[in-house]
Amino acid sequence: MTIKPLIILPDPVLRQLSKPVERVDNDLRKLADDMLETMYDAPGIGLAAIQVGIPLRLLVIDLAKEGEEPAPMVVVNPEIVNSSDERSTYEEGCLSIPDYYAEVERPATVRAKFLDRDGKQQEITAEGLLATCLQHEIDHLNGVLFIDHISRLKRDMVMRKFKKLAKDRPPSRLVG
Ligand code: GNR
Ligand code: NI
Repeated sequence: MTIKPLIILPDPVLRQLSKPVERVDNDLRKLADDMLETMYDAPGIGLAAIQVGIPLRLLVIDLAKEGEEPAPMVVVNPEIVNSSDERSTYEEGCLSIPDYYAEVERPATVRAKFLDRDGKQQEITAEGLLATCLQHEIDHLNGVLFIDHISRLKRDMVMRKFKKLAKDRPPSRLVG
């Protein structure tokens, strides 16, 4: 398994639309395992493939707390088939926007279809933190970041800060 470098704001790669996975094969499972290792190392509770520079509709989630058994989820080609009218607010962060946190309101419950790591169709109803995390990750597949859900004023402040940081520290994929 390999820890991969994370893509950081304002890298335009994060705005790419990710493409559906065509087949769930050993290469895809290897990528999912590398993403899990990268996520555990960070540490984070979710990771989308585009955050390691791969524009595929693949994400991983593990909500197990420290000291609990790991509970990795591999989610391929997810589709939200229903969202509740009820909303909930969580303080969100993103491994691609280090050390910035803000409250985001989203549907409290979502029903989602996806393929698992065996390519088997699954359908789940997610609520609480899982619902928030799943929506945050699916946003990544569409080039959307959690800062797109906060006020323009806050978003502009974050963008300015990360653009300034990037001047001092160009994207790792451009450093040869
Ligand atoms: O590690 C993460 N924590 C988190 C907290 C609240 C809502 C969403 C998340 S996802 C984030 C990891 C990440 O950036 N996934 O794309
Ligand atoms: Ni994120």
